[in-house]
Amino acid sequence: MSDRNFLRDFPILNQKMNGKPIVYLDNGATTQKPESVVRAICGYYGGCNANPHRGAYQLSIRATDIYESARARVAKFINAPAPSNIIFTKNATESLNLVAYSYGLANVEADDEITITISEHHSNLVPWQRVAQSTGATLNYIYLNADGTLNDADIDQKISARTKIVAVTHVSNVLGLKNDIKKIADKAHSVGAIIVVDGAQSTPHIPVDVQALDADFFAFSGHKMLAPMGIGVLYGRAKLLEKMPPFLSGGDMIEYVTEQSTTYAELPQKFEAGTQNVGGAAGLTAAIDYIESIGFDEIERIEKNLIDYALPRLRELPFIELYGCDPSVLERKTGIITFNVKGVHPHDVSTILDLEGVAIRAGHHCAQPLTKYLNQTATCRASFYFYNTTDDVDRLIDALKKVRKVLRLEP
Ligand code: 7TS
Repeated sequence: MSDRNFLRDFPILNQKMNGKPIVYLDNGATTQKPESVVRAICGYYGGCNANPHRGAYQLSIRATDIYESARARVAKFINAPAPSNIIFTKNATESLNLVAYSYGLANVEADDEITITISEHHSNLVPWQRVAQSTGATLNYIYLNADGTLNDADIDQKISARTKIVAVTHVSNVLGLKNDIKKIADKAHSVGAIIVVDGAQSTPHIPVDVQALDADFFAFSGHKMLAPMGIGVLYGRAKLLEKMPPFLSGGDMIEYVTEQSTTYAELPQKFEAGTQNVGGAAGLTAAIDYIESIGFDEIERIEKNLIDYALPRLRELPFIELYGCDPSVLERKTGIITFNVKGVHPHDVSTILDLEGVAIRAGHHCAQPLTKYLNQTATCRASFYFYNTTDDVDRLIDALKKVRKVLRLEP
């Protein structure tokens, strides 16, 4: 058990909301930032700010160093073969769009198929719909077993000789369940398809090794792992990235420009048009430092402990319906619990919890097809990170006990 007091590093969590100490349980949407990350961003703007890659003067060289060392840090963090496999974007959404528009439009034709799962976030769904619409390809869905895991027979059937791209989330942002990416990658590669992995909900919580996963592309956002908003990552296999056309074009991504044509810069610059988010990269480096100072063993242990503490207490409440929480799937579970309060709209649940200082997310969580598949229009989601405590869970349970009473559904 860690005796480290994380809350000291997150002053934002030491305040009151509606007169009650805040309990922040919306880490799936974005995490809070430790002081070391805030200091890194301020340090960059306070002492090192210049446009990287352009100036031959000291400040610009310093900014370039910060930016490029962040790239090397990210490469090591997810075990990419080289820093040049890492493209900085603004978030996971942009990373996935880059793959869809650059790789997808160039490699998918009318008779081809793209296979995704019903549990994708819209960011790994809408771009593929658009590629399918533009090319005439078919968009296939892998559906779920009753417990929320991907159906193996469907994986086998929906990844076929016609499949060009398989796009799968590593961890669902609604059910919090890990998918077996290596198994799906093997299947995709056996038919000559590539696999695109949405790592937005895995990278903050479990160790990621893009080579062990055998991912062709892997996308994530800094802001869900302690870093600032506005910096995201796309990992890509070099031999694919090299052949792909640029996604955005303009400054910094060129080798030589004439009036009518352009040759492009080498990787990774080919995919980084315009002035980049160096402050974000500085924050991302500090975020990775912070995460590694705890270690994923400890992060996973804390989150599992919170889930093990919360679930029996939630199950004791007769008015709670849980999704993706069957005992059989708990070994795949990260720190996400999605539920409904019978007879109460999730937005009302969330508003009443807010009066108790408890912040959760309510709605379709940008996964409308999954929400519909679960026969719901919306759900409530409590998502934990390592700085949450069992006291936070107690506060959530106490607040949930009030919801139906406040609405006069029970005495
Ligand atoms: N993929 C998954 C699995 C996600 O959970 C999210 C964001 C994204 C992609 C997109 O990330 P972005 O940083 O580009 O916006 N998920 C959520 C969520 O669950 N609640 O708010 C945002």
